[in-house]
Amino acid sequence: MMYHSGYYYAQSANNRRINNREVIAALVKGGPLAPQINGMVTFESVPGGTKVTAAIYGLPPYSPAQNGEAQIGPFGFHLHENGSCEAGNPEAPFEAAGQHWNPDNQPHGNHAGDFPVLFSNDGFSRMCFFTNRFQPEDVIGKTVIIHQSPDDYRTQPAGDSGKRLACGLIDYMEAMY
Ligand SMILES: [Cu+2]
Repeated sequence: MMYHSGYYYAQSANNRRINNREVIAALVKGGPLAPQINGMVTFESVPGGTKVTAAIYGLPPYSPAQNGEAQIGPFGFHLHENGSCEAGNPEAPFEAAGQHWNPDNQPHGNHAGDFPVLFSNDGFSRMCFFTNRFQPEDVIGKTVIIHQSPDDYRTQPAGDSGKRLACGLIDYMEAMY
């Protein structure tokens, strides 16, 4: 299960890790609808649960719903159940990631994989939050997905958050420094 991706881990300034330690993280890459997106989401064990930290670049500009087009941003953000970031259909990418990770069979809005939306600042989003719904090890082999539209946290089963812009597979990753 464990492997060393060899990727440079850039988000070490605000945590306690030291050189060449492993972190549990996902490198996020944009798909056919937003190839410029890239970033990282890390999962750190903290007392009582997990600290999730996202640093995402290249998010598209905000646009209100207009002319039959969906609202763009703030961006729905979830854990999805399958460990695949295969892009698949370029019009509706990342279906292979499956539905929201929902190990305790809750309605949407209370899925273990329901995250706060990402707000863009000229394309950059930085967010950190706490969850007691899982430990970092529990989400290895799941995916993080960034959606085009905001999550309303009530429409079933996915919050009406629209198309999938970016995906990242969660795994052990080597922290270079
Ligand atoms: Cu999602």
